[in-house]
Amino acid sequence: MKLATLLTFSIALPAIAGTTHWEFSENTAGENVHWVSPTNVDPNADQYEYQYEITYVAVDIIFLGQIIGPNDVTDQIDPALLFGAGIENGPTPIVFMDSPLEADADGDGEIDVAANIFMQLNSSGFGEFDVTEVFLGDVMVDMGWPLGWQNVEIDRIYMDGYMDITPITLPCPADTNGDGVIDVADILAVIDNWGGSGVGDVDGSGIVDVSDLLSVVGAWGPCYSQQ
Ligand SMILES: [Ca+2]
Ligand SMILES: [Ca+2]
Ligand SMILES: [Ca+2]
Repeated sequence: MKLATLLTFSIALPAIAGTTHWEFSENTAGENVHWVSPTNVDPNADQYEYQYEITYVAVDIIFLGQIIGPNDVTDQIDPALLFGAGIENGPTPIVFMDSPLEADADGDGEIDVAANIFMQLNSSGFGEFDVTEVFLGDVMVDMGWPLGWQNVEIDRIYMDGYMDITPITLPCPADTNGDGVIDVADILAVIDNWGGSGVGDVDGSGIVDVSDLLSVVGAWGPCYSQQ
């Protein structure tokens, strides 16, 4: 079963512009990979719901000068490294993944292929998938009679996957704690973060100041989807 089928999200009251789906299919024989999505999303949304998955990892091996592959090794990788989902506050950039991906392609307990994966929604709202520090080692493969088990080089790694990004515009920016009402708690949140950014920056100007305080007062009461 795919992890994706286990996870669902429900979000109270947001205006959702729709989900943008990007797919990538990259491979490398050791050089760095830099993939950028063909389209972008609004880089200034309040929040971003995201889901990414590396759905397929495979390797080519070389034996007696012949390239054999691609051989699917997706099952040899910790699924937690291949999938992620959640909601992050805007604006961009938002880094989803920056970690090594390792595979024990022949299942002998030693890592044979590795790379660092960096995935983000960049400051312009484009998805990025970067592969660096590529390590291609050796694996033991049963080549059949009369060759038997042979130590062969990994020549190339393939990675397919996708990113789903949903920009979310919150209907009540003055509701700083998202409890559905604009009240003294929101005033206190503005005062707590006075001169800062992020929480309490109701108008999204980048700084928490008197105009945010006035916005909270002006929106006093229950949160309606008025904006
Ligand atoms: Ca191994
Ligand atoms: Ca509130
Ligand atoms: Ca402000």
